[in-house]
Amino acid sequence: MNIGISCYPTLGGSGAVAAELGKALAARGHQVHFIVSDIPFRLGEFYQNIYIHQAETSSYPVLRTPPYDFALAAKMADIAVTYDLDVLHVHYALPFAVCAFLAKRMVAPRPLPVVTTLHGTDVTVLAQDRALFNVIRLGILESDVVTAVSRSLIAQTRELFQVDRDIHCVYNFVDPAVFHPVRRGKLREQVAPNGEKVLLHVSNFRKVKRIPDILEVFARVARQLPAVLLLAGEGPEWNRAREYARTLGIEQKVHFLGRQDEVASLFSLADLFLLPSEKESFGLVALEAMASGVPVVGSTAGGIPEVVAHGETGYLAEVGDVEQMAQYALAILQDASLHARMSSASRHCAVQRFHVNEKVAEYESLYRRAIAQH
Ligand code: GMT
Repeated sequence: MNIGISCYPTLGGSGAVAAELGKALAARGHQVHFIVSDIPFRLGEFYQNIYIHQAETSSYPVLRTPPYDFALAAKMADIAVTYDLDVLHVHYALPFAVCAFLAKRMVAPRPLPVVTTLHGTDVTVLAQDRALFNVIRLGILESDVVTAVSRSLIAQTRELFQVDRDIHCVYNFVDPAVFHPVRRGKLREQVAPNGEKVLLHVSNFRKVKRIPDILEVFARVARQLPAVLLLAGEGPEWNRAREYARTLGIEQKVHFLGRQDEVASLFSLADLFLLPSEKESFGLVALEAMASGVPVVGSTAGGIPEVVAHGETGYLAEVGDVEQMAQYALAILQDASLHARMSSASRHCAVQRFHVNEKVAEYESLYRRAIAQH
């Protein structure tokens, strides 16, 4: 198939899913056309069958803001005709499903089947903004096929937008050949030279990630055993997190790694992954940790319980219950046989339930369904 993909290129789970999906589709022989404002992260190098089309716009003195969304819609229409796209898969209702809706009208009567994947933020955060509510709803209703990354997100979407259309659950996925447990080597010795336990968190440091909770949990763990905390990523809460680590007196044990594009080797360094989010429609990073054989301690928010099996691949507590999370973390870190059991259950679960090949096949069949509707 000739497949168009639009997504946010910035650091974040939806961009990662879109980029990995594009690579996997290209490897299966499809022609994949990214229609984006910038090259998505995780897509830095050349891949056969992948084309990048950047939508650009200029500022005009009379217009207060550059008309980017319209430029993107026009680019979608142009690429659809030029490369004879069979389907356009957009990641996020806003603005992409709405741009796709416009593009569809521009190329009519030529069909342009649109598949929209909801990742979370557009539904759980943006939908609260009444000014955007109807435009997001339009994007959802006008797509030929809609998918969401967890059952929890489907339920939220139905409730918030009062839509009763089909929404298919396609979970985030992982390539177990990329994210896998490795034998501990030099890197681990550098990070934990005295045999400390290594705790890890990776995110875009948005408020919903509850970075202070991570520091609180870690501070409690570090009081009981030698440990270091690796924090990878950057975002709005980064400065405050550094300050809070100082306030808690743990700054020597917390390593702020900043933006890391190649995270697979980081995961395999860790003993435990922390994800105490307030909102999380799936938690791709938790899955990547599990595939690397790393159990997760996190919150019960959103779709996290659909990924992390409480008591098997980690433990989950109510949002904000840092005391309970710290106890869970210590239980895993202080019991080598429990850790080994959870580590292998995590890997097993990631491979069995969230394998890239299985999820890409699910998307392919949904593409065919969208095409058949025209
Ligand atoms: O987590 C973020 O802040 C980034 C966000 C995004 O929109 O890129 O991630 C969302 O999509 C990911 C891929 O489907 C999910 O794994 C994340 O759970 C989801 N984030 C939230 O719901 C907060």
